[in-house]
Amino acid sequence: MKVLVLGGDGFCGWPSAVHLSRAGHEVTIVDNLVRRRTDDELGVQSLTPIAPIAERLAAWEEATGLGIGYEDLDLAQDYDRLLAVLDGLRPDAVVHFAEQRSAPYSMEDSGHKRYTVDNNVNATHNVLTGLVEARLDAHLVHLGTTGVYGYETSPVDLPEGYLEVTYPDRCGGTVTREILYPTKPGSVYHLTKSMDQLLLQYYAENDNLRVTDLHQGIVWGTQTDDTRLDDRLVNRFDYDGDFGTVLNRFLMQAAIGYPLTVHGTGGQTRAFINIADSVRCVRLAVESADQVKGRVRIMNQLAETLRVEDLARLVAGMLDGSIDHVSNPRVEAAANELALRNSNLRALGFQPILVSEGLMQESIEIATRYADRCDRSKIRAESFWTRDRRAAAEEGQ
Ligand code: NAD
Ligand code: USQ
Repeated sequence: MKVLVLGGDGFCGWPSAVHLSRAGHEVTIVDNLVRRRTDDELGVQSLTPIAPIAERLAAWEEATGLGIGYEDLDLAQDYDRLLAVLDGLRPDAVVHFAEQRSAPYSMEDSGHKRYTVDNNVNATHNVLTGLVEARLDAHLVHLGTTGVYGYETSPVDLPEGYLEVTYPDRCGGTVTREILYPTKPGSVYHLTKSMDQLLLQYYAENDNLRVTDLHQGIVWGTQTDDTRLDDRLVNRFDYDGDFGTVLNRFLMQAAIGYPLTVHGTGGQTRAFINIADSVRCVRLAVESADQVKGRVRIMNQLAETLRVEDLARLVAGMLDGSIDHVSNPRVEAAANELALRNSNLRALGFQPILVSEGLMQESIEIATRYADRCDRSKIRAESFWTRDRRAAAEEGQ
């Protein structure tokens, strides 16, 4: 298949692009490299030294003999060029990773909130309307988040996107409908993913676009079988207070002897998936396009749910590290229970890798190897959801 990977230079996009290439697909990456510039803005860099995109692509060709195309364009701003790429390449599938994906970055200030909404909503909408204008029947695979369901304790295993609701009609009977599960975003970033859901639903209904939305949990780990082939293919490893996600942060913190930064009580339960599983799930989604007809296919992409405090204890225990319960910068429940179904991907053959010391060891080795690239002053999370959260943190210092 011809596959266009939007955001293919990023943490999930790069290993997915090379995985799809090795699986025999003809891959072209579209990325405006904004994520690399955001590192410059924040004064931080990936813990792993990531090669420039041209070098990455050359190294991939050297290692495997497989070529990957590349287009540098801003999906949110440069609609005409996007249309030309869609029209010229006529892909069978488009995988869309290209959004601003950090919740803390999206909450920094009004400028970052506005950028996140502009970038994410425009990029998704431009891709959808571009597919229609180019008269393409390509299958769109969008990366969404389990965060759209919210993190209230719920007595049910969360369904895959849809809920059947029954309510009284005007004649004393009942009406039953399937609706998108009520969304409850926890940040402006998560809010854009909730808005994406409506955009996808509208274009699937109005224009018969074939769409899969992957509601993915927190991705942890760094390398995959493909990115291990050469040092120049190494995946990025974010550890800073904005882009570092919780388990990768804990692994890096433990490796350099920094107390693990648990927010509040650590009672927050979240969904997790290893990067190697994430890329396999994306391929399963791409290769099962024939299942997608009519409504958007939503698949929960996670291996397991885990409590932040339990993860911290597990990682600290491995390296004799300590835990620091810091004032929570976010507005979120102090504790929640969470369970989600993932039957759709399991039916396609997904066999989840669970958090294990063996796999975590690899991230610890990477963190130890590149420890000298870590700027300890960038570890603290300094994006506060509200003024009250900032004041509470300052009071506690
Ligand atoms: P990332 O920031 O590492 O990668 C995103 C890529 O998209 C970057 O290379 C960036 O340069 C590019 N991009 C952003 N806006 C663009 C635009 N307007 N035009 C062209 N390129 C643009 O993020 P990631 O961790 O790889 O996440 C990829 C997707 O997966 C995101 O949509 C994110 O919401 C979703 N997701 C990520 C995680 C996670 O834990 N990392 C979990 C669930 C869902
Ligand atoms: N947390 C800590 N300590 C830290 C960092 C985070 O306790 O040092 C806590 C947070 O308060 C939160 C949880 O860990 O309760 C998860 O935070 P995170 O930064 O790992 O994840 P999140 O902000 O939710 O975002 C990440 C990705 C995002 C993706 C989302 C999936 O950046 O792109 O959509 O995970 S989900 O969590 O399912 O919404």
